[in-house]
Amino acid sequence: AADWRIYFSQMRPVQSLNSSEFIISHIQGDLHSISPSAGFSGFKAGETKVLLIRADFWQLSEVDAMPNYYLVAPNLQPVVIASTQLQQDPETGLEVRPYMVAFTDEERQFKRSPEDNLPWAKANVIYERNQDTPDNAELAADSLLPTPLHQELLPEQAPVDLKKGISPVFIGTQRAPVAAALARLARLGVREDAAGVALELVSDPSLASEGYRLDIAAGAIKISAAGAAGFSYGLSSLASLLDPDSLQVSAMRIRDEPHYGFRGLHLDLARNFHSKQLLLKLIDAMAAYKLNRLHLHLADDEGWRLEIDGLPELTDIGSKRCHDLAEDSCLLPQLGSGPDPDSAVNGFLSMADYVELLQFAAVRQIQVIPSMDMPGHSRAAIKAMEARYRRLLAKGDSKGATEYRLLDPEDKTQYSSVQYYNDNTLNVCLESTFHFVDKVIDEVTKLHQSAGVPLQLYHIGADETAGAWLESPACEALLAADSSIGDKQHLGAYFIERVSTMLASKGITPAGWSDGLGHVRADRMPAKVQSNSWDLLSHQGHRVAHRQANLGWQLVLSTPEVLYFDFPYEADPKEHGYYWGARQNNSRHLFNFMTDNLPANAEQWTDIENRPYSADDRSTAGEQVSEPLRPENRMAGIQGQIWSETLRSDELVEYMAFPRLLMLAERAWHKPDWQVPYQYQGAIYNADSGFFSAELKLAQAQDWYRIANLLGHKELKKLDLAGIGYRIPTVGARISEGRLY
Ligand code: NAG
Repeated sequence: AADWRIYFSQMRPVQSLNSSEFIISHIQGDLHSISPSAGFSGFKAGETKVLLIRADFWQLSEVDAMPNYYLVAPNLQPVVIASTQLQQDPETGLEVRPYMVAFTDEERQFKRSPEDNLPWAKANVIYERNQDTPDNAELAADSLLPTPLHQELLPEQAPVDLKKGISPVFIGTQRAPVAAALARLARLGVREDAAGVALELVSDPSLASEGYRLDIAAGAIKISAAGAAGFSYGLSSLASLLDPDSLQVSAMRIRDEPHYGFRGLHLDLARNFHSKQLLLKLIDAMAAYKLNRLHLHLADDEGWRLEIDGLPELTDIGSKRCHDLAEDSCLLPQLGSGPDPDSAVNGFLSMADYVELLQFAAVRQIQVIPSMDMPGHSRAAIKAMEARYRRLLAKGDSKGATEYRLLDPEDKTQYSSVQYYNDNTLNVCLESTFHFVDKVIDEVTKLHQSAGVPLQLYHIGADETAGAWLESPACEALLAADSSIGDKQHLGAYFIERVSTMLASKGITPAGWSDGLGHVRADRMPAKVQSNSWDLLSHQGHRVAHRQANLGWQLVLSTPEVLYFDFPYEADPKEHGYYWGARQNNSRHLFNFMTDNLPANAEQWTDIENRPYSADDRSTAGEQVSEPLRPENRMAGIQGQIWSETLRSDELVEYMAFPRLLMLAERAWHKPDWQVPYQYQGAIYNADSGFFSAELKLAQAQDWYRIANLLGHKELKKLDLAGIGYRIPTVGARISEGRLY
């Protein structure tokens, strides 16, 4: 047969093919197809034809091969012909997921360029690297993660034994706000019993809003705090310090408060959906480590994941990918999703799910920050609203059809987004676009209201907007009618400024990614703005962070080289994750990240391939200005990013998040006393550069030895108890519910 096609996902654009019998076509994003050309000579029975595809950029890692190639032919349902189904490993008996790629020439394939100076993280390299760290549980005794501000052990006092239970007493405060934290103690086996150890919770308004004091001594426990957050963190510390076997806790005094007010985790539900169960587990773990912001990325090109009252197409169509080239019932397959509409990568949060999550998070002191990425990264919304347009038009409702339309049908602009879509950007010159944004924000606001958790911060996205609307008659008309906007180049900024102002008028603080915000006119923005700086440090991205913080904005560092959890832990082709910004984001690397010590100027820096920084390099926001952070403008915090293009299962999210999330919490909560200057070199933080003093180096190493032993001897066991899968430091190995991935 000659009228068949094989569809497949391949992120890197295809350059050429070694056969004239077949044609490769790019469809949208990463979706391609192979089909027979006029020269196709057919297959003889049993014949194999091997096609070699040459593609752009690097092809270095497991994630460059997406699964679920599928065949489409007349009279045949789309059939998957290459996948990564779980298989039993003959040696271990565990279920394993096979790799899609065989690395034939790993040495050569490993490097992105000849200058790439990262050592390949073979087992012996990792082993050698960890040789300095002693295995000594004593180092972690009575130690807490994240590290408290001040801790004093009282060795002369006997440990307090909670086997008989606890008897909470509330003085100037109440049970309700700390019920979730008390429940965690109960899950560890600490019953509430009138005859148990007295646990006094005493209101002390003089303490910092998230601070607490924990006194464990003389057979009693006392927690003082100004409010619910402090009490929750005090109880959380108590639960963490408790020996889960003996239910004893050593006598000590802790005085604690966080270094940063914003301690965030970002999870992308848009690229691949992840279950509500996973979200609940993550939120619980975040609370245990005192993280307090969950940035939910709910819409992007590949999916819309939140039910919006009155716009059913967003989730009916936008939350699924299947083989419907007209995109009337679903979006095109992407990211190795294959054609199956029932795949777990499809799905959305119902309104009830979202309300439940908000409440579950709020009682754990976690604020949810919803985000629907716009005006780029909006393909799912656009396709859903185009389907709505067609439906209403077919019903004769031409007014209704255009009410929420996001595209100017006359727009002739040719563009390609970073992820190779030419149809993923809202037209910012249509009133219907703003009507849509307003509607979505209002519906999200209502969900927050019904949860009793006000919407305080809304993330617009605003990253990676590619040359859209330049040839749109609607835009020409708008620019002619309103000279205050500026020229075409300002239209992206105009959208962000207008949506930010709209949010502020509703009492909501706007947030966005630093590149989009880098283009706005600050005097047209509300006073309160939050920016997530995701500029590469190797491209002097800290300059953007400094400049935006100096505008008085809340700056949250989302630095890819340390805080992108979709990047691999180690540089190895079999290690999972994208690697455009770094190939080695492991826990120690994150532990060493000195958020407060980004240099004002770093002419000595080298880029990711160890080439000297050149003045031609541009940070994402095009900044070239060197500007120190003014002392009154410190960073608001840090956030770990779990982008999910390559994470097609909940297990993989856990693998990428843990144990890095614990180090995120450490750096967000605790400012160590070994502040070393941050030196960036060739994609790794080079602790051996001789750049700082021997004393500091020693203090840093000793702090790490304690943390490493705390992880190895205590924290990973707690993750086991919580049913959370995590990476063990062996390339590619991850364990979750008895499966090795
Ligand atoms: C960036 C994109 C994001 C993508 C991620 C993958 C930002 C702000 N934008 O190109 O959509 O998922 O890389 O690492 O990160």
